[in-house]
Amino acid sequence: MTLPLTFSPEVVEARANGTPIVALESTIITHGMPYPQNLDTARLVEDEIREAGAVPATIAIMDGRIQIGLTETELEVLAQAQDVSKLSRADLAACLAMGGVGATTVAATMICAAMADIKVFATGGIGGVHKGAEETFDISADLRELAHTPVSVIAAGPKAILDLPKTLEVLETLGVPVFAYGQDAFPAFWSRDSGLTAPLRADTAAQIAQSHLMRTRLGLPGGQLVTNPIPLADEIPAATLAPIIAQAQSEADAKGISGKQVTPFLLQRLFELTDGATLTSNIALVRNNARLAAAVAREMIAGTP
Ligand code: PSU
Ligand code: MN
Repeated sequence: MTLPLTFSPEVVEARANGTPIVALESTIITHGMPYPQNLDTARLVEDEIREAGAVPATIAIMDGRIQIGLTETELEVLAQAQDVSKLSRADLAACLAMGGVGATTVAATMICAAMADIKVFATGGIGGVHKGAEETFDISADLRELAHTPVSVIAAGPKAILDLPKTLEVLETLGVPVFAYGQDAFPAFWSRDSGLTAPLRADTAAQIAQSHLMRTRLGLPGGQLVTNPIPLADEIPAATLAPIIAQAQSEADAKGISGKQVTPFLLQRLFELTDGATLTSNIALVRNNARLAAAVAREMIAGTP
């Protein structure tokens, strides 16, 4: 049985030459940022990876196939497409079977990356336990995927719209290693410090790669979450954002926003309420994560026996 994978020419070449490859998701393009900043960001992030000596593989579903790496034209189509499904573990196969364009979340991107033998994936922020989850049960499928699928995810932390202490508790229960890169504090996406301490700390890309490879050697399933603090110049302090997040969340509650719409709604409202400041920070942090992911992907190849 062959997998429904289509590799871009750039990724075909990287696989043939043993060049490190970094997976990128597509939900951030279709549901995380407005056009045209989404397209600009996707290109900038891919270029960061190339400049750091690796090859980017942006993953999306098109024409009933999992595309591993998008051409410039495909990236443009995706960035402007309407009615793209936001895919997670639950709906990936149905989208492939029924056709249509699908964007992969962290969870679905991890699944597709693992099928393509890609071990490192850069994004902005993972999903997690939403505020009020004790009522709504809204816990992102990203968390369970980290427990399941052997991909190291480089993110700037769970998005600060989430309940971070509960997110850390669930990750611990699921047995997911959570590192902060270069600091003890657990970062909070737009802010470098959530006020919580990360369970683990890594100071080099080599340590992250070695830990990943050791888990494989031990036969432990699942990946790793590496939280990389946003660069100081681009951060929005947590205290500045807290009341704005509270406002956006109460609007979402009042409007009855639920399910997959919650995260895109909150991100869009924060963008509006901060006059674009959260988007500027979001772009900076994804680029920063792409650079670290490329370094980890290089170390992963260097450290593979
Ligand atoms: N990172 C960003 N912006 C985003 C996302 C990540 O900077 O929009 C996406 C990812 O695809 C992640 C999803 O998996 O948000 C989380 O959605 P949910 O909370 O519905 O699981
Ligand atoms: Mn959810």
